Amino acid sequence: RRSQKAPDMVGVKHWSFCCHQQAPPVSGHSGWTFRSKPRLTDADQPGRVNADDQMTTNERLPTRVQVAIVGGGPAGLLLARKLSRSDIDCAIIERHSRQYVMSRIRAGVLEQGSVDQLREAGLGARIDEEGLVHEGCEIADDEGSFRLDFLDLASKTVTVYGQTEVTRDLYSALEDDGVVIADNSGGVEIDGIESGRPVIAFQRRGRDHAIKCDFVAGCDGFHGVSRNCIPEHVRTTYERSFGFGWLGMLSESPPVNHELVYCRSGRGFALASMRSPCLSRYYLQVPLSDRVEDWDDDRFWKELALRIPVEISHRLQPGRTVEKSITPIRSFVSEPMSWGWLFLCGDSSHIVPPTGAKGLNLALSDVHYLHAALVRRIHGGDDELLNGYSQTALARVWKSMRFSWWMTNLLHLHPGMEAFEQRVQDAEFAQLRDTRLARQIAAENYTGLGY
Ligand code: FAS
Ligand code: PHB
Repeated sequence: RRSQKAPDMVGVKHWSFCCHQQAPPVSGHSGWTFRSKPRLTDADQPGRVNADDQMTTNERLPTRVQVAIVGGGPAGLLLARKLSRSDIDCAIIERHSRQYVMSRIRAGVLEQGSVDQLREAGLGARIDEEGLVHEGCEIADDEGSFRLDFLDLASKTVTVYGQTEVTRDLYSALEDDGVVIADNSGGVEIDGIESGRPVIAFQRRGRDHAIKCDFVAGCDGFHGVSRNCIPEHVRTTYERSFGFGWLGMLSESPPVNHELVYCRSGRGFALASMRSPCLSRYYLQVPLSDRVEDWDDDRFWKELALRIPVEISHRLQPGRTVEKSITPIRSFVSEPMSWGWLFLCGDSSHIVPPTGAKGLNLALSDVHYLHAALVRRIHGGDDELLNGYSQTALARVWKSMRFSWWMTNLLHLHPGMEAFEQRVQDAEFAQLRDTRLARQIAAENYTGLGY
């Protein structure tokens, strides 16, 4: 059954220039640069001097702030930016160097709410200039593909703008704000979150430091320390491992399609995404036992061509590999998201499968809720939003968790899946393809539920 091609698939734009050429003005794009991922060097080790370190000397470190933020990823950086613009004194304590944080290749798709937040934080210029607004995506299986039309089904769009660029913009904005980012800080310890007198202790450039604060934002990701500051008997964790990973590759090559293509192939899931008109991002479902070394470029491109629709695979243009890594696909939630004067944001509290492009967006919606609560408490004096932060944030976390779980279940080959589940998955896929209501629910979730 050959599904109807989206009308605009017929006239799809082909970006035929090479990456080193100045990109032609594709919807105002000014041209692109890309960075190969620097290796973690000695200088990146916590407490070591790093070229990027000049921005924050130890002498500038405060001994007291209103909000101490542990972790300088997108959650911590955006929270600092919003607090700074709300006249709330804050500082970030980050384990790695700025260079290392920005070298991480991660998310690529921003929900409308995330773009709105970044724009409100004064970071809309480069997103408007370099972000790629997408009004839909393709969803394919071995019988054909159909288009999920976000604009028609949900009256919303998403923007393709890499997490690397989001963090680059935020670091630059925080430099302008004069917000202290103590990067290369090791041995972070968070104390006093129940006494109301929190202190963050850490080492940096061979010296011990302590920052007293009124509130602590735990934005230190899944492997951070803040989540475990909540007493174990208080915490409930929910986990689901899907038993496979995503092998991701960033390639200096024009994207195979002008919109994302999610592929439910009998050989395993594949995703064709992008970062710019000359930078492609691809993913293949692989067994958890696979290592990056098992996949040379030639094998990757050949397998990708077998999993994406035959009508577009001929457009694949292999390019230089900028980055290649494997991420295990799992779901994780730790409740509550606050305890005493500690409030968790982002991956420190939850991990979603990247299938629904929710991880980064959830981190940013947590920041929206926590920022509003801190402003109300610090400038307005009442704790209502702070007391309700965990419950409010978790309500949206679980809706995104459900959608990411549903989309992951729908599009992947599951180890040990029996014939009955396979047929149910076929029927679920057919319902999405053939039923407007099912596509509306999918589009509503993919483009981002309201805050
Ligand atoms: P982050 O993990 O980004 O940032 C936490 C920061 O805290 C880091 O800079 C870390 O160095 C620092 N830190 C950790 N421990 C510390 C300590 N003890 N002291 C001080 N600092 C400490 N999401 C998507 O939507 N789409 C994707 O395709 C996608 N791909 C991903 C691929 C990979 C390999 C990974 C790991 C994640 C991916 N994600 C994706 C999810 C990702 O984008 C996260 O949701 C996002 O980075 C969350 O941001 P933060 O909560 O700020 O956490
Ligand atoms: C990406 O471009 O990295 C990306 C896009 C959509 C996803 C996951 C990752 O669902």
